[in-house]
Amino acid sequence: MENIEDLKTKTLEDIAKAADVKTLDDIKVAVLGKKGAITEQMKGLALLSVDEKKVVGQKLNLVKGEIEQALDNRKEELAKRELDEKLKKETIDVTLPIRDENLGRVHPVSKIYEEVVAIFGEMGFDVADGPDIEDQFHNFNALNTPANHPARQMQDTFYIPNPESDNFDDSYVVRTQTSAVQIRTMEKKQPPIRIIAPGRTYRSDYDATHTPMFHQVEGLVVDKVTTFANLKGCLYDFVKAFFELDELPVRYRPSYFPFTEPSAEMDIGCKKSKTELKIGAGNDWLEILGCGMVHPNVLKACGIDPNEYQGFAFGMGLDRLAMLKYGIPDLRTFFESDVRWLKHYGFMPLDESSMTGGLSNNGGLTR
Ligand code: 2NM
Repeated sequence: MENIEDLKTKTLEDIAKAADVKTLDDIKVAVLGKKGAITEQMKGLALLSVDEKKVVGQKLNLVKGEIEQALDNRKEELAKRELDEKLKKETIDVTLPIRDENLGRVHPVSKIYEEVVAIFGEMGFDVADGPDIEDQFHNFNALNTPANHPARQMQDTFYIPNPESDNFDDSYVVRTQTSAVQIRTMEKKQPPIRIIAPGRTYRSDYDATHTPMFHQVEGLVVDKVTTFANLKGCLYDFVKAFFELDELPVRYRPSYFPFTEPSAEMDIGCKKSKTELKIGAGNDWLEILGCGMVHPNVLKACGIDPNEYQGFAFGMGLDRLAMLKYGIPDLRTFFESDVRWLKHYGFMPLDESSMTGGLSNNGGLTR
C-alpha cells in the first residue's frame, strides 16, 4: 500500500501545478475516481484488523477531504484567472474609429440645417425657435398680414379650432412660415437682434416640389443702422459659403411680402440643361430666397420703435436647398422614410458640418 502522506503531498503538489481545469479533473479521477489511488486504498481497508481499519480509515477520509478542498480551491482560482484573461482579451478600446458601415444616415434636410446653422453661426447669428402651433397674431397680424390677405386663405393655411372660442379669428394655425419666431424674439428683446429661425412649416400643398410639411430658415437682423446693403452682403456671403464657391453671380428682383418693404427675391447664377443644373456659372438664374427690409408696422407690432431701429429679414426653404445642392428631384421622397433612399442620399453621422472643418463633407457622402 502506498504511503498516504506521500500520496497526499504529491497530489497537492500536482493540484498546485495544474494549469487548467481539465488537468484538475484528470487528477480527481486518478485519485478519487472509481479506480483512483485513494479509492483503491479504501477498498484495501477490508483486509485490515478492526483497530487498524479505524486508524487508517480516518486518515484516508482526512486526506480525501483535504484533496477535495484543494481541488475546489484550485478550480476556483483557475476559473477566476481564465475569466480575467478573457476580459483582458475582450477589452473594448473606445478610442478606436467606429465601424461606420453599421451607423444610420443623416437626412439631407438635417445636413442642410446643420450647414445653414454653421454658416450663420459663424456670422454671429443666434438660433431661435418657437412652437409649431401658433395664434393668428404671431403668424399673421404682427407680420402686417391683414385678415383679407391671400396668404391667409383657407386653401393654404391649416387652421386648428380653438376649444375656448367659436370665433374663427381665435383659431390657431400650424405656422405657415417661421416668422412667428422672429415676432416672439422682438417682443421679448430690444435690438440689437441677430437670429435665424430654422424649423418646420405647414401649408396645404402637394406635388413634386411641395409637401404639406416643409422646412424653412428665416433670418432677422435689427439694429440702429441696418441697411439693404447689409442684407445684400450678408446673403451674398451666405450663398457663396453654402454652395462652396468663391465666386457666384447673384441678382435681386423686386418682390412683395407684406412683412417687408422693400422686398426682393434673390437669384443665383446657374446653367440649366435638360439633364443638369450647374450652380455658379452660365446665363440662367435660379431663385434661392426672399428678403427685404422689415416693415415698420412689424417693428411697431412688437414694441420696437421704427424711427429708431431698422431691420432686414430673409427666408428660404431648407428642402428646396437640399434638392438643389444634392440633386434630389422629388420632394415627396424626403418624407417617405425609405431606408434605401436614406442610404443613397444620406450622410455619415460623424461628419459634422462646420466652417472650419468642411461644410458638406462630400467625402462622407455615401453615393
Ligand atoms: C421671407 C422673406 C422676406 C421675414 C420677415 C420677418 C419678420 F418677422 F422680421 F418680419 N421674418 N421673416 C421674411 C422676409 C421672410 O421668407 C421668404
